[in-house]
Amino acid sequence: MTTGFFGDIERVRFEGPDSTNPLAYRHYDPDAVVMGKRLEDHLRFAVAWWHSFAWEGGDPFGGMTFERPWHPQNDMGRARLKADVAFEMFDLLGVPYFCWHEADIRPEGTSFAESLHNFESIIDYIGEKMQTASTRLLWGTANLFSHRRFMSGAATNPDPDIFAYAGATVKACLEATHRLGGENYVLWGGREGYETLLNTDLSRELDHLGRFLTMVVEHKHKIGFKGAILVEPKPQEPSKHQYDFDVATCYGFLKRYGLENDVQLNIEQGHAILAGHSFEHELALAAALGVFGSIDMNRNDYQSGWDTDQFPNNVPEVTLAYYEVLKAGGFTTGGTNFDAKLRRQSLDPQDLIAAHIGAMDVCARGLKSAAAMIEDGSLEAARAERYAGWDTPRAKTMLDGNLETLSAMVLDENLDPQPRSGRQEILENLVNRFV
Ligand code: XUL
Ligand code: CO
Repeated sequence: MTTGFFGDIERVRFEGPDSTNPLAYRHYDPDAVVMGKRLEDHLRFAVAWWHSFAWEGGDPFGGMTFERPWHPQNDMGRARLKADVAFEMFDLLGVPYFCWHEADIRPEGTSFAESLHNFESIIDYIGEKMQTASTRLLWGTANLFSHRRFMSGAATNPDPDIFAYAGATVKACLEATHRLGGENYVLWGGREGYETLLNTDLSRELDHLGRFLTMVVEHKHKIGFKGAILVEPKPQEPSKHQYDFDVATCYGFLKRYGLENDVQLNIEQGHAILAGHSFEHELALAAALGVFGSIDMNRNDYQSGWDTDQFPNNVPEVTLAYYEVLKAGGFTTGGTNFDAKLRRQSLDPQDLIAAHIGAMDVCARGLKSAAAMIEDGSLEAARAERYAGWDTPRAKTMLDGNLETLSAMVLDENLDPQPRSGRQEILENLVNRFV
C-alpha cells in the first residue's frame, strides 16, 4: 500500500546518456566503478527532509504554495504520512541516505516534554521503516533557529534557560541519530551570531558556544556514538554576523576550544560562495587542516547572490569540488546531502523527483570528470613541477635555517631568481578537456 502521492512514477533507472526519458538517470549509474569504487559509494547521496517535505513553498511575500496532503504539519498522523511519502521517494530514487532536523519530522508540542514525546514516537516510526528500506541516515541535526525562542541565539543566547533548552534538544537529536544508526551529527549555528554589537557580549557568547560544542562531544562519547560531529560554516544569514563564518573561522574556533580533533566540517556550496570563497577553496582548506567531513550540495542564484538553495546544475563547478573531495581521499562518514529546494512554482510531485535526478546526474558527471582528471595526472604533474624546487635538499636547508642563513645564501650564491609563468590559462584549458 503506497500513499499514492507519486502517482504512477516508477523506480528511476539508469538509462545512459542517450535517454530522453525525463525520469531516468543518464549519468548516475550507482554500480558503475570509478577509481575502484562504486559511484553510489563515492557520492553517498542524501535527501534533505526539510526542503523536500517540510518546506511549504513560502517566501517573504507569500505563504504556502505546495499544499501537500501532510500540511499543516501540526499533527502526528500527518507527520507519519510525511514519513511514508519520504520513504516512497527514497525508494523511487534509490537514494542511499537522508537527513533531518527534529522540527522537520515531528509536530511541535505545547511543552518541551510533549515535543520530545512526538519526536521519539516519530523516530520509532522512522526506525521501523528503516528495517525494510535500504536508505540509511547520513546525519541528524537540531533546528535551533526557527522558533522565536531562539531569535537571540541558542548556545549564544543571553538567557541561560535557552542554552539549557538548546542542550536538551541536541541531547535528544544526537541520541535519536545514534539510535537510527546515523553516520554523522551536524550543528549549523543558524542564530549563533548577532545583529548589533551594541547589545552583544561577543567574548562571552564565543565561550558559551565553545562550551556547548564540548558538551556535545562529551555526550557523543558517553552514549558511544561512533559517527562524526560536524559543524556547518555559513556567513551572514540569518544573523548579520555569524560566528561560524567559513572554514578558516571555524578551524580557529575549534583550535581555541581544543576541539579540532573531535569535530569536522560540513561544507555547503552556497555558503562558500556567500563567504566570498569558491566551494573548492573551502574543501581544499578543510582537507589541508584535517577537518573535512561532508558536503551540502546546492547552488545559489548568482544574480541575487543570496542563499537560494537551488539544486546543482553546473558540471564544471561540481567537478572542481569533487576533485578536492577525491584528493582528500573521498568521503568516510560524510556524503553529498542535497541541501536544495524546489522553486515555489514547481508544485508537482514529479518536480521533486526530477530535481533530484538532475542533481544526481550533475554530481555523477562531476565526479567522473574529477576522477578522469586524477587518473590522467597532468594537473597534479603540473602542480608538482611548479613546486619541484622545494623537493631538493638545498630547499630543505632553507626551511631548517633562519633569516641569517637565508641572507648568507642569497649573498654567497649571488641569487637573482627569475619569475616563472603560473600557466593558469593552460591549466584551465586542461580542465576543460574533462568537463
Ligand atoms: C542553512 C543550512 C541548514 C543546515 C542544517 O543554510 O544549510 O539547512 O544544513 O541545519
Ligand atoms: Co546546509
